[in-house]
Amino acid sequence: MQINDVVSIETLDNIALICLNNPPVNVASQALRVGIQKAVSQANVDAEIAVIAIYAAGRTFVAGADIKEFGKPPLDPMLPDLINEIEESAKPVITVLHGTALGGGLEIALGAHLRVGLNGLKLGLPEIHLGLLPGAGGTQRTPRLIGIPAAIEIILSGRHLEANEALGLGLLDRLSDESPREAAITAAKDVLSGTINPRRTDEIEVKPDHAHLDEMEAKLVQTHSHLVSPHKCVEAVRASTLPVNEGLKVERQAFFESMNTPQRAGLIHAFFGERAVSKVSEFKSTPREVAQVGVIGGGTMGSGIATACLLAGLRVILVETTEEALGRGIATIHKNLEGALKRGKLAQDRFDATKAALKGELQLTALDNVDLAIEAVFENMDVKKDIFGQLDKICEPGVILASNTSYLDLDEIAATTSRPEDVIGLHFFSPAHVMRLLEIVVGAKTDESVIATGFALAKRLRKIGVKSGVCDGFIGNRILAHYRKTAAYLVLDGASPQEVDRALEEFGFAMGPHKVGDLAGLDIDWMTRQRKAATRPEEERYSGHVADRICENGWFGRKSGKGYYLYESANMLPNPEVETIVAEEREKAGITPKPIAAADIVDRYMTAMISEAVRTLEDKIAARPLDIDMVLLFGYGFPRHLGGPMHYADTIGAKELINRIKTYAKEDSYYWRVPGLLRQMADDGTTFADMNR
Ligand code: 3H9
Repeated sequence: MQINDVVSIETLDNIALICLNNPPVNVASQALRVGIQKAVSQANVDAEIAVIAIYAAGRTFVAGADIKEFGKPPLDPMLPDLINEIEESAKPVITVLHGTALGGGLEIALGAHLRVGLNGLKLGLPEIHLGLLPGAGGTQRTPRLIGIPAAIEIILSGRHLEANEALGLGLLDRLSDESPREAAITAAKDVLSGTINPRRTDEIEVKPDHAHLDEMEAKLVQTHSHLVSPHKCVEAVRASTLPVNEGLKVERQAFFESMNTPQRAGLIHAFFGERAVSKVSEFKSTPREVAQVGVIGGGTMGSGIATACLLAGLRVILVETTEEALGRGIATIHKNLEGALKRGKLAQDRFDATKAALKGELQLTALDNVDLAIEAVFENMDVKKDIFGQLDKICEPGVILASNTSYLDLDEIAATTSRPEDVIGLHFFSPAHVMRLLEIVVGAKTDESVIATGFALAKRLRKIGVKSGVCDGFIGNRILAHYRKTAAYLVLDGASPQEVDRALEEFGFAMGPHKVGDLAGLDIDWMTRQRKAATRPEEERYSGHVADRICENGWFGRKSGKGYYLYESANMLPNPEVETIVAEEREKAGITPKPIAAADIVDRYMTAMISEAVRTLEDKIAARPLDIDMVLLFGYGFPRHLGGPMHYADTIGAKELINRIKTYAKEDSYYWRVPGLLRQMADDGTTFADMNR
């Protein structure tokens, strides 16, 4: 019998079988909550029923509370109240979990009296990734079942546990390889026969372990001082030693406090953005088949791309020009695969076959049978044109020819072929087998099916594919090139590189721009500045004075032991000689250095980033603000809890951004210009979020 659209109940002898069917992932929406509440209470008043079993149809048990409801007025019944009702049910309630039982989904199971896990089940409390804590009893019932140390580890990591581990810990009572409905019937019969004993979780006592929680909190102060919810998790778990009703109250309060933070909004924007970014119109077009990929160039980038393709089960032919370079490329790929094996990203039984799926060749003609060729040679237009000209002749029509260029004009490259419709940019980020961003660069003539293939490839490689138009640097590097100048101007005007780094790290970036520069290699930007010297507009204030001097000394950052910082010892100390260089360059430019407050550093840096991001929207290089957000989040270390620069910009507002730009423009009216779109937004009150809809 159907209770409502998403919940049904069936009676089998003395068993009530409640089936949840809320595709795609059975979220605990209001309808699901209402359905469960009605079904459980109906089973409780039915004198025939002795035991109740809840299972789910479709690919998964409940994947959590409905995130779309967050930030809106609460809808009854609230999940914590429903779970309390389940726990208080006079008749034992069994839950059968398959697919994923996450967050509120697992919390429903924790409130039930018995938990059965099916093969392949993954379970966990990932709320921390959304800026929250388990808010439907998870912080109180998990410690009751598995103790405080294991519970806090699961809650703070938000990781997915395999069913076996959960059984070992005591989160599950048994495993089954039956179907969800069959497993529910078997468990219910076992309860009826007394083979297994259901029990209430709230009746279990928690062994206090305040010392462990103190240790966790002390660590969080070091590593996550800018985030709210991790601290709230500790606070709520600490309350699990109180009587359950009091503990649940503490959890509820902590949950609402986390819910009301901008961090929660930023993290949820990132969650949905990650899923929305691939929803582009071309996605409806059928992607082309890709089973074998040719990678041209075995340097860091090429070998990383080859590794990513191999890890996704694709066959790869790596082409280099000399035996030596080919050997180096193959050795790097083997090392990458061994690393993936160690990190558990590649199963031992797949290791040999994955290695064997790689072939090395010295001639481009070896790519006559691939489905996709990805060029990853160094950034030189003539070399790239030559390769594409050759590929055009070697590869069958319909084979996709991709360039990994990070800024060159894709249309110019495509024009050297007889089939620009088959040409696309696939801009990976280094290390390509680790970094999740893939910019899918669409040329003027790229065919829709080729774009769809780019997105399908991104999904297969477990990357976040973002569509970009053609311009110098595409979405990410174009915005980066602009805001990085701010960091240089700040140093020329009075801040030290360390002050700039510290301010931005305290704001949430994992590394400040000077540390990032040292890590990436300062020589790369040096070459770019030289390449662009002839075309640099006269009005532009030069930003490379200090960086040029550093590079002239042969200090290219981490790889040469020196850059803005010293890497000779384990401690990363500021390079004292940079201080001298900065002082000399300020003097040469006639600048009297002034102290710059951390807040001013952050405001200027972020305003520069947002301004250029807005221009990429105006120029239609990025289709939507969320595309920019995902590029910066997944490729440039933008703090996830701020949701991306466009989401963050909405928290500042167009009017305030314009005020800031106008103030800064008094010092440099060329660099600081108000984008027209921002003016329009200030006039009509639109936000970037509106443009995503
Ligand atoms: C929570 O539970 C709080 C409680 O403690 C307290 C409450 C009081 N809500 O990812 P997919 C959508 S917080 C709404 O592509 P997969 C998703 O947007 C929650 N929608 O599939 C997508 O929509 P669309 C704790 C959700 O197979 C579609 O479902 N739980 C939710 O790659 C398919 O999703 C979590 O944090 C949701 N909770 O991965 C788990 N979940 O088709 C979050 C998914 O329109 N979810 N959607 O793009 C996941 O991690 C993954 O979705 C999952 C499946 C692993 C389940």
